[in-house]
Amino acid sequence: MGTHSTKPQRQAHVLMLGLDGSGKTTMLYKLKFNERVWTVQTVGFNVENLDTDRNCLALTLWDIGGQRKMRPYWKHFYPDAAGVLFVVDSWEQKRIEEARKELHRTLRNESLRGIPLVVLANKQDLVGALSAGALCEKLELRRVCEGRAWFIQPCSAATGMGLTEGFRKIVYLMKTPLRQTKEDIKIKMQLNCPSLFRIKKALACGHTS
Ligand SMILES: Nc1nc2c(ncn2[C@@H]2O[C@H](COP(=O)(O)OP(=O)(O)OP(=O)(O)O)[C@@H](O)[C@H]2O)c(=O)[nH]1
Ligand SMILES: [Mg+2]
Repeated sequence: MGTHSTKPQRQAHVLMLGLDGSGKTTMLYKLKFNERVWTVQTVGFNVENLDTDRNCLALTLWDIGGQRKMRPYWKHFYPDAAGVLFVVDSWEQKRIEEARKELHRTLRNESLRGIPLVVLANKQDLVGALSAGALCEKLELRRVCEGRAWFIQPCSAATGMGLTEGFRKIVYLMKTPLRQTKEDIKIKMQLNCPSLFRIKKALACGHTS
């Protein structure tokens, strides 16, 4: 019979949000398996655990569908979140205003007050993609992120460029939050179970309020 470590693991839930087609699912599986998967639109969510084992931190990544009809469900995931990865398609410039509005709406939610944010400026492999700097301006990140730790990371879920850096950054920001939000995040990183039951129930009932 083998022995198992009894060392408690802290658990942190990180949400992957962003418009449909921005690349969340491609990114999730590139991070998890280092493979490019061919995706279909996510109806509901995908969830995967990733190791950050050096620090006994178990990370659960929630990739939530970004279609318009899915967005009202995002808020059911907010109460457990210790960090947010917001994925933007940097190439599809005509949808950046829509991404800006959704990002701002998300950050206004009280359950995410002070929660660290990494914006992933995805699809940098495509010619004509906006740079992270230009995207930062268009999304008005400096203004909307006042009072929270944040970062913008250029990346490509297709090639893997910048993904590890973005992932490390959110872990770092969750561990070293701004002082006023430290307690909020510590509570969310305890040994809490995800409220999976509550989320599933909401999705099943089509309940969004
Ligand atoms: N060139 C390029 N294509 C990408 C990249 N990331 C994702 N894609 C493509 O973009 C399309 C949408 O990717 P998904 O990962 O399904 O997007 P999603 O954000 O999960 O979309 P929803 O599930 O609808 O919310 C797919 O055809 C991907 O192959 C990238 O970095 N570069
Ligand atoms: Mg998806």
